[in-house]
Amino acid sequence: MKALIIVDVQNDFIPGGALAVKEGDEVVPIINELQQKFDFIVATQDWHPADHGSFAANHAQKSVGEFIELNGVSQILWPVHCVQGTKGAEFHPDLKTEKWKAVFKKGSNPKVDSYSGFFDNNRMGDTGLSAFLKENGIEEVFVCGLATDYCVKFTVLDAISEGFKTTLIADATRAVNIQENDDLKAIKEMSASGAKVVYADEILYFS
Ligand code: VGL
Ligand code: ZN
Repeated sequence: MKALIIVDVQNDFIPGGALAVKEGDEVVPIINELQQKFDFIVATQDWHPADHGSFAANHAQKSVGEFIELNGVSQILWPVHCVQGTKGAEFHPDLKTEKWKAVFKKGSNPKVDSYSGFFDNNRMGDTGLSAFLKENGIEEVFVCGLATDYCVKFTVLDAISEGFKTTLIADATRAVNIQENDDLKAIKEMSASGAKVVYADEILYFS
């Protein structure tokens, strides 16, 4: 059976949010349509404590975009975003959530970031997503959401390493693009790692 994984479609990643992804809002109607094609849907939610180590504000004399070492892992510093219980951490208000089987929160450990919906960045913490999918007979996953070059990419790469047949729905994602073309680089990397890359129309009209 197949599942749709909706990654981090939260207010802080939408234009006007704390870590705004350009055109991030444009994925919402596409993902809502895609949901009609899936019986098994899960979502991930970036869910940081206010003292999270990925926030530039929590490091003296550091700015957004600089790198530090966090728990032995190179960490780019972000603006404060998706703080637990805030409006910014909520899902986009237009995103349909009725069919979701579960939400997997990530990034709650202040000492390590967690881009992937499966594991944190030093692969210690496990959200339980892989076991949940397997327990429910899921063998194939389709990934969409925000952001192409961070949480979507690492979710796709972990899905592949967990043995799921994995498809990226490219136009149902948008990228942070710190460097121009980070989105294309990320898509190439996912494809080279074994992900199939499709456009939403292929799923909406040909499946
Ligand atoms: C994300 C940066 C920091 C994402 C989350 O959802 O792609 N990016 N936290
Ligand atoms: Zn985050």
